[in-house]
Amino acid sequence: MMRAFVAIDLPEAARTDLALLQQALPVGRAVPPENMHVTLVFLGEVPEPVLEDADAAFRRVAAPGFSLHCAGVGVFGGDLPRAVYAGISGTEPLCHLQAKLETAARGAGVTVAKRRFVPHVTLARPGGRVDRIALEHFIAGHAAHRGPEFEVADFRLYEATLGRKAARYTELARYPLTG
Ligand code: 2AM
Repeated sequence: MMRAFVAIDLPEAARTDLALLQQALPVGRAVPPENMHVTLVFLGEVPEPVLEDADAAFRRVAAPGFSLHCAGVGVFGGDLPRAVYAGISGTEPLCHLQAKLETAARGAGVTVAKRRFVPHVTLARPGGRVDRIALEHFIAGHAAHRGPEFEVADFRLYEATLGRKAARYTELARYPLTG
């Protein structure tokens, strides 16, 4: 079994910008900048033959490249915030690609959770108590945040290895957007 996901990698300029944003975070457990990405489909724990079929299906996905930038910040989890994230702008081609990949993953036998896709980059995964007022100030204070624009030329398959502190992500495959 392998814990895998499909994501868009961020260029250095976008990571640096988000690392600056992280300095103002009023919560702990910040994501290390090298781990930042835009998750497209979380495959979960999958047997290797299924992962191979998913890989073959991802190779058949044809979609054009596009550009994106981070915009604003938000939180998942309501009263018990589980993730503070940077939002993404210019999402139409991104959502189009995401839908294709989700269909491809399901076709390969992966059980994908039926959740609405909210494009984002996770900045921190606070555990335990959170100062809600400070968090609301952070979100309101960075609503106008805009990261550098970047070109998305491929999407990638990663294996996630859960560590005691940060997870480790290993690139397994890269799929160029040439469609
Ligand atoms: P997130 O950054 O938005 O939390 C690898 O675990 C990646 O898959 C994470 O970046 C995480 O996205 C995403 N993911 C989506 N659903 C997940 C789940 N149920 N458990 C763990 N990670 C999940």
